[in-house]
Amino acid sequence: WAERLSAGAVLLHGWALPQDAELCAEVDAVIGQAPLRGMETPGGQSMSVATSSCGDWGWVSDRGGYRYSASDPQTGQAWPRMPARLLRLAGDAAAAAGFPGFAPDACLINCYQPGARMGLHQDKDERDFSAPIVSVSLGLPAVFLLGGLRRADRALKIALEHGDVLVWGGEDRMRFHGVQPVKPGVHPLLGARRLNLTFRKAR
Ligand code: MD5
Ligand code: FE
Repeated sequence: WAERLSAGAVLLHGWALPQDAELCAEVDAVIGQAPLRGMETPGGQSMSVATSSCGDWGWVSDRGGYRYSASDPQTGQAWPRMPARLLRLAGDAAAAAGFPGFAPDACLINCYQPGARMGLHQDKDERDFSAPIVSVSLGLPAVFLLGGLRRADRALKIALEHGDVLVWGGEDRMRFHGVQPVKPGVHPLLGARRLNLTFRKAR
């Protein structure tokens, strides 16, 4: 069912469940080509989340900053193509949330092992903030922190489960957000991991 969290944010509970095994297999194929890796923040901290990407652009971070790159710095190769099923899922979810015509050119794959977390931040490395962002949660559950437009704004805690899809657009696109440390567990499809796919229009 669709749960409206605010004007531009919609949580589509279980939206990806009918094709969860196929999605996991396609993500596995992508990370076979562009392996998950830890990244360093510009400040020199190592991130607890391991990442990879597919699509025209991949999000990367190192001591030089956060940016989108057309190739995987680890392999020197272009990122794997975005599988058609993933592209369709993101476009359909955005449309269901009121943002028709979403054509993402970047899919960031975040892998959380138990204990991994993501601190409060805004997504602002994209060129055009008018496109929504779609995120698909697979594997272990997590508590998502949905903040406001200022870092100090109180954050709402939202339980995200395997198959949930979240869409942020309009004014909600720039909210601060994060993920609390993932609790230990084993998911039948993905084992001791939470995978999050974040679809964006980078350029
Ligand atoms: C995650 N990833 O669960 C999240 C899902 C990231 C990231 O935050 O940057 O890799 S995307 C959550 C998101 C995106 C854009 C806006 C908002 C949330 N929001 O306004 O709350 O790994
Ligand atoms: Fe983010």
